[in-house]
Amino acid sequence: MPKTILITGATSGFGTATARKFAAEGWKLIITGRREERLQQLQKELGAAVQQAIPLDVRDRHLVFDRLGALESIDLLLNNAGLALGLEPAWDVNIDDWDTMVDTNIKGLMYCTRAVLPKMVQQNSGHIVCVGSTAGAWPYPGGNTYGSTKAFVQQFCRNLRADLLGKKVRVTNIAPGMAKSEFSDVRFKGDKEKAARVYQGAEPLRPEDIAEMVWWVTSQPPHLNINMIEAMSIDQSWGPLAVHREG
Ligand code: NDP
Ligand code: 8X3
Repeated sequence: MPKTILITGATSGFGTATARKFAAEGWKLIITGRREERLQQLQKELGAAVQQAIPLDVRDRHLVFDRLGALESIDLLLNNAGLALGLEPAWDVNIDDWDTMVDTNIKGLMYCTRAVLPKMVQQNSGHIVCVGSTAGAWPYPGGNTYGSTKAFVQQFCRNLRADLLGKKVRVTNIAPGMAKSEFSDVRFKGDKEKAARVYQGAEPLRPEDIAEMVWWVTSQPPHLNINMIEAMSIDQSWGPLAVHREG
């Protein structure tokens, strides 16, 4: 029997690439996201592989539990929906942007996990793969709340594993660095020039790279849990610790 992956944020970037990869590998897909027309496009492209396309805002707790809580036999939940908004210093940010990132990257991910986990525990199998970020471990100016939401993802995955000890349910955090998707268009609110500058002269990760990682962690034998993967473009590395000097 084909396995089923439920993808949040399947309408773009990593989510779409993962949907394509898993469809090609013979899995059934449940695709979700807010943009209905994108869901329909993907459903058209992938045909019968798409079992359901569910328009869903992960911030809507009631809807998440109503729609995702009712699903049977999910083998893999990809908690991918998320975003960064802005790159301003903490004293200058739009507080609504902080709320949106917390509501999506933290609370949305919690709701989706909580909605599908009981059935995984009941069937004593399944895998939750969360998309964290290098920003969850490595701070940078303007990363403030975005980075902190991804630190939550890392720690939530570890704590889920602690709860799940003795159950055959796996949990993995995939933490990519700079990757080219709609991420920067969203972060800079449609300012294409700013978005393009993020990747200028460098070769960022591609959504397909992340899809391959999701496939790899999932394809390991059932006794093996990959706790986390951190992956960067060869063109990205860490900066030195910063020192402020007078004069
Ligand atoms: P994209 O902007 O291309 O895709 C983001 C996806 O998240 C879209 O499908 C969007 O769908 C969905 N999404 C956003 N908000 C919501 C919401 N409230 N409810 C449901 N779905 C939502 O970016 P990426 O593919 O790059 O990002 C995917 C994940 O990877 C994010 O969690 C991001 O933080 C993380 N990440 C990205 C990196 C990068 O450099 N690109 C690096 C490391 C991590 P829709 O708008 O239709 O709802
Ligand atoms: C996305 C990568 O470096 O823009 O999570 O925060 S970064």
